[in-house]
Amino acid sequence: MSIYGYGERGEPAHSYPEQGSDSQNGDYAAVADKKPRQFHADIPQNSSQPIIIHHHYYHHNGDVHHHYHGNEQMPEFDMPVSDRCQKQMLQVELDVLSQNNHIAECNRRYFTLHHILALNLISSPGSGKTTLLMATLNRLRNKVACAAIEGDQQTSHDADRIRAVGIQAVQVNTGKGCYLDAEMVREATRQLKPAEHSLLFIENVGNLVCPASFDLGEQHKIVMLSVTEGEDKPLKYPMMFAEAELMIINKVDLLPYLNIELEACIQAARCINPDIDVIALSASTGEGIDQWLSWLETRLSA
Ligand SMILES: Nc1nc2c(ncn2[C@@H]2O[C@H](COP(=O)(O)OP(=O)(O)OP(=O)(O)O)[C@@H](O)[C@H]2O)c(=O)[nH]1
Ligand SMILES: [Mg+2]
Repeated sequence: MSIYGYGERGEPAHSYPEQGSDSQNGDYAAVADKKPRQFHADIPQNSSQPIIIHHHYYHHNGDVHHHYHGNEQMPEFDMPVSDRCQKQMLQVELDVLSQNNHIAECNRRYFTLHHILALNLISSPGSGKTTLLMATLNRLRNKVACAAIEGDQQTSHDADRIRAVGIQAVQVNTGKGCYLDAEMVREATRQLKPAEHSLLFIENVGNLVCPASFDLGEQHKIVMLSVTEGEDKPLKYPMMFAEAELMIINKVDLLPYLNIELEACIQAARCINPDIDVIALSASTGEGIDQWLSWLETRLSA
């Protein structure tokens, strides 16, 4: 079987299925690696032209690569400069998203083929993602194989916390980037080699906005909100709530000290996404965690 990205480390545990081929028999070619690297240009020196800064679709040693783009090639010369810039920026974003979606689809096929339940956990910084994962892993680790991918701009704190529970974890540092992308997850998965029939938690970078645009190939997106953030967050940052299958409201142990109305928060989320499941819990005290565990068990046995 041909397997992308594994060369120097010898035979990997798994291979990815080729898109469009028989997923049981097909080999996975280096789909994204064979794509041309796009949009390279030199950083404009002493230039008054606008520049575009964005994340590139590959990374170096777990770090997102940033790049500057000049406006040196503009086919639509009759357009105003600002319109041309906007058009080019839009094209860059569309290309980035399309390449991400392609890799995400490969990740999804891989997870499906190996019966790995991959969950993408997203919230603002500090809502309690890692605390909930630790509480969850402590309860599940003797029942199902688990692994975690931890996304943060800097530090390996969260991966260290997960490893302290006795679970394999890979830390992805995104540098200035505010989200994980499918390529990062692909590389982290390659390193982790999650077991067949396992649970893979992907803790995204703490951010309620950017990660919403990036499919990682997960089976389910889960958005977390803590009660200290206010009930209007689903209305203010709707994209993530529209995408998620489950909203976890964390830190309910703090409710006696706050003015937040839980019901208003749930209504706000259901206004954006009428089908969203809601679980209110406290990762610290364990209140409500059984409901979360049974949500997981239902998905694991699906
Ligand atoms: N009271 C209370 N505190 C909590 C709860 N869950 C997490 N915390 C606290 O909230 C803080 C942030 O928790 P983390 O688990 O690091 O949050 P996170 O979402 O992983 O943070 P980032 O990875 O930085 O985005 C810590 O001080 C936790 O102890 C909870 O249910 N109740
Ligand atoms: Mg965390």
